[in-house]
Amino acid sequence: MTSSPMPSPPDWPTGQVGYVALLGRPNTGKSTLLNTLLELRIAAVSAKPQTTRRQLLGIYSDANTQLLFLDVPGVHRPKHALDEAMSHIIGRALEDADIILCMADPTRPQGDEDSLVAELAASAEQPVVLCVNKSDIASAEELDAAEAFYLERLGSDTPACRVCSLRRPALEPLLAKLLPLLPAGPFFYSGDEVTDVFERDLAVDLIREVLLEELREEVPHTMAVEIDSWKDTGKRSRVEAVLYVEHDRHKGIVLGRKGSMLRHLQKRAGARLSALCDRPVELRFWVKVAADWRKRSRRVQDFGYGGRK
Ligand SMILES: Nc1nc2c(ncn2[C@@H]2O[C@H](COP(=O)(O)OP(=O)(O)OP(=O)(O)O)[C@@H](O)[C@H]2O)c(=O)[nH]1
Ligand SMILES: [Mg+2]
Repeated sequence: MTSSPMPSPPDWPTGQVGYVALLGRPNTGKSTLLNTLLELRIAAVSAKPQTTRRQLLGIYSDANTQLLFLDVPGVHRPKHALDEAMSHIIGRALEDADIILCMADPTRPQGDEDSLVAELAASAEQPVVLCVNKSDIASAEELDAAEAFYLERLGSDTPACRVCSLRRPALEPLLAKLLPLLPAGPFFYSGDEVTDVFERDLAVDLIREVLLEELREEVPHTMAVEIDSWKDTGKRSRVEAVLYVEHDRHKGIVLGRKGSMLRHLQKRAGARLSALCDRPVELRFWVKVAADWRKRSRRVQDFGYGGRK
């Protein structure tokens, strides 16, 4: 299990404290659940699979409870070095967790990735809670089918609930299932912390979120983002970031006609960073080619995938 990052100060509360790994295939709503629980937009969310590429800790605290959620990439079969790094991140979160929150998306038929997810959860030593998400849009038959698929593999006595991750009150039954499974102990973080990740790392993920929304097909999946400089001056921040593409032909798509797409991306991502940082953020992008970076483990590590704890 993951231990406290440092000894807790004596005035921090003692109660139920533990790590919860969010396990599920891509696009099930893991990051959405985290944002809704924290009532803060720290995790990138998109309608496209494989939005999350690295681990993000989300800290949910009330008077006597601290739930440390580990949002990780969706489980999928690896095709290149980036996928391998993402699988490694999932494996590490499963080792660190006190509870595994297995999430299912009932709106798509259960397939190979669901079998992988169920296998990982079933072979874990820690308690598992099943959460069938998207109850607002799934039919009763779809909800029943997803729950039956997972319970058959996890064991019929696995605690299970159906939720809509877009609505905070709808998550209370889920919290009620998690709380009794948490170990007792002192808080690992102060009650007002929401993550241990630096603003500039959250910014990278939110810029990727905009790329996934605005660019079509494979292009955003082939991209990486690096913050080149971050200057806080007075009440504003000036941020320069490099957008890496894998091929020269993608550069033109990202730039757009006379740079129009790049300006649009800067504007959208700048607004999102301003909301994250709670001050105006002026954003400037540069586009560079990092040929086939997803296949090169060194490059994948350099871009921070696999490195963040
Ligand atoms: N209607 C509905 N949509 C949801 C719900 N939860 C998530 N979504 C949507 O599902 C899509 C995927 O959500 P994410 O939170 O990015 O999913 P994820 O599991 O983190 O995906 P990866 O990071 O790719 O593994 C987004 O379009 C969300 O808005 C829900 O309860 N109801
Ligand atoms: Mg995600």
